[in-house]
Amino acid sequence: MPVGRPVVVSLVAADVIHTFWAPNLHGKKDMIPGRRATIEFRADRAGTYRGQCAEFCGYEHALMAFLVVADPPAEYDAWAARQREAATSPSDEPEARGQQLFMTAACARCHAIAGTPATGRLGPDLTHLASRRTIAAGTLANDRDALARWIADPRALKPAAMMPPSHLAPGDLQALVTYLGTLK
Ligand code: HEC
Ligand SMILES: [Cu+2]
Repeated sequence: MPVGRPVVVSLVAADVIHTFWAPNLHGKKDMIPGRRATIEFRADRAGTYRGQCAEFCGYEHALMAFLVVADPPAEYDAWAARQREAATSPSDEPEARGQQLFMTAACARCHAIAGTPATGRLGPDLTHLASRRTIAAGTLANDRDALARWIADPRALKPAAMMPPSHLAPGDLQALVTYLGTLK
């Protein structure tokens, strides 16, 4: 978000009641399935603010965090413009192989990558995955090692995750991680 400008966040819950809360920025806002809620707030100082679901919502409640990054408006505008662009195309053989694996393994059924045939909606949009600091709702750092562990067996890290384990040969897993790393 841009520093000094109010932002409005639109909130929906797919399954159970969650509560959106970044304690240093705003009060708690309940998210009730079937109802769209909005919350307006402003950051007066640049920085990274941690948020956390504040309503017990199931097994993964403690693993449901997010970061709000407040940047000076010009930096924010540049970031927002990049986020609206489609994904970059693979530029070498390993990246192309990773992309092909993504499209042919189950990944593309649950995840979208803008500018590719992947349009799944059950999981997070991955068009700009590599620009995020964390994955799996603040649970893991966004680096090669964590991505590989997550893709191989998400439920070893988050037992109730809705993403199934994948059975990929080690070389294929590495190609996939290489491709995901290009999604800046
Ligand atoms: C059945 C649907 C499903 C399939 C198939 C699936 N995923 Fe996921 N994926 C999810 C869901 C749901 C999440 C969010 C999990 C969470 O945070 O608890 C997720 C999270 C992720 C994340 C972390 C994204 C973030 O921003 O937190 C990555 C990376 C990812 N999946 C990659 C893959 C890859 C690569 C494949 C194929 C090998 C794949 N997924 C297959 C549903 C799926
Ligand atoms: Cu929750």
